[in-house]
Amino acid sequence: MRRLTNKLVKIGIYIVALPGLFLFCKEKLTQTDSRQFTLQVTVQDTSFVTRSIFEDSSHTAVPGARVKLMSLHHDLIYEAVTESEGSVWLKNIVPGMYNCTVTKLYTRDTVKKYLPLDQDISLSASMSAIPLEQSGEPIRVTVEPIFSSNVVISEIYYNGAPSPPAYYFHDQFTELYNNSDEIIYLDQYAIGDVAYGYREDDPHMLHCIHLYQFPGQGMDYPLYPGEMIVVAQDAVDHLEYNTRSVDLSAADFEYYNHLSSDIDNHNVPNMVQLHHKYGHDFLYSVFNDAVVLFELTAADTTWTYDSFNHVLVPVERVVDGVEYREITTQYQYKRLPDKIDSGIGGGIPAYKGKSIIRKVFRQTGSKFILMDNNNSSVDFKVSDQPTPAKIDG
Ligand SMILES: [Ca+2]
Ligand SMILES: [Ca+2]
Ligand SMILES: [Ca+2]
Ligand SMILES: [Ca+2]
Repeated sequence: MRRLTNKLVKIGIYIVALPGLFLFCKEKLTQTDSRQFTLQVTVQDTSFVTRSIFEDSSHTAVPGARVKLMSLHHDLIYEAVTESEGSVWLKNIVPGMYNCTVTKLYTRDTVKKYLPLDQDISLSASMSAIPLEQSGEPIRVTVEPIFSSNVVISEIYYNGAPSPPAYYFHDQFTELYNNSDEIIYLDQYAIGDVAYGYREDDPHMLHCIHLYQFPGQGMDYPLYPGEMIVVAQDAVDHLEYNTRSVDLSAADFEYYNHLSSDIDNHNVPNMVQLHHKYGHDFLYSVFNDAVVLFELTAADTTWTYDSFNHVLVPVERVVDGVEYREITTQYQYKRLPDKIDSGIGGGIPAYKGKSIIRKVFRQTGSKFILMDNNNSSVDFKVSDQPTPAKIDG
């Protein structure tokens, strides 16, 4: 709502500066003003989660859900939280096309009281490009439960370092964090990036451009609760090549493409290449991409491919996923299903030397629990500096 106010203030200044256009601008503003309306959004959950927590088999209303409307064509964001009946009234809506996201988190402490589960549960829904006109019709949104991941992507530095030299992106890295209370073995885990264009047509498979698995025979790479690791594109001190980059010589793993003249730091284990569609290295796009962490099974030894040479990985293998774009309201270009990531992180122009980091949800003793609603718009924030192997609490 503050953005709306800013916009109106700017229009006001414009009117004062150009008196000849006063009537035209005023009319335009008044017309827009008069078409503003109040929209009722009602949030329901038909799964077992909300009715268990409310101990009422017919309870579907979700109070305390955050509803966010983002205009596709204007710098307008409306945000509010549902009341006890699961409804919220968003005021002064300007007619137009909107993306809508709804999120609600039941914390582990609440879940444990009512369900035989020991984890946070988040409810989520998102809708893209919905036309909103003054009609009086309320919107009803059905959220679905999303279970938080044990291992999460805690940071992605995809952005690239500022020049000079120009276009320095070899310093990208992914940081993974054990958000659970159990030891996780990374040996069966893999990281891929998902192509655009299959979200609706093939909801059961992710079409990956690259897919790299952790080395190890099953129990070689434990990740203890609260520990993290860094996977570098190249595990070298990039400050030698770009003074505004980052030292990744102490990274835990690095991508290594044996098909090119990729750098191999022999002190740092290489990720095992399962699929590599193109590029000198496993490069994340500096503009927009979807990075996904998978837990593969012992049976995943043969793969299928689509006609564009993407490897197909079943959605059930997904542990965590993060989608990012320079413009975070472009839901029409979403690559990942809502169950994996119903939002979009980022919002950074390329080559600014910034990264996206997962927010801290809470701290128990010295251990951080990171936020995981499977919604990068909510769970991630921009960090002005990359923080490899560090949680910015
Ligand atoms: Ca490399
Ligand atoms: Ca190496
Ligand atoms: Ca997640
Ligand atoms: Ca970090």
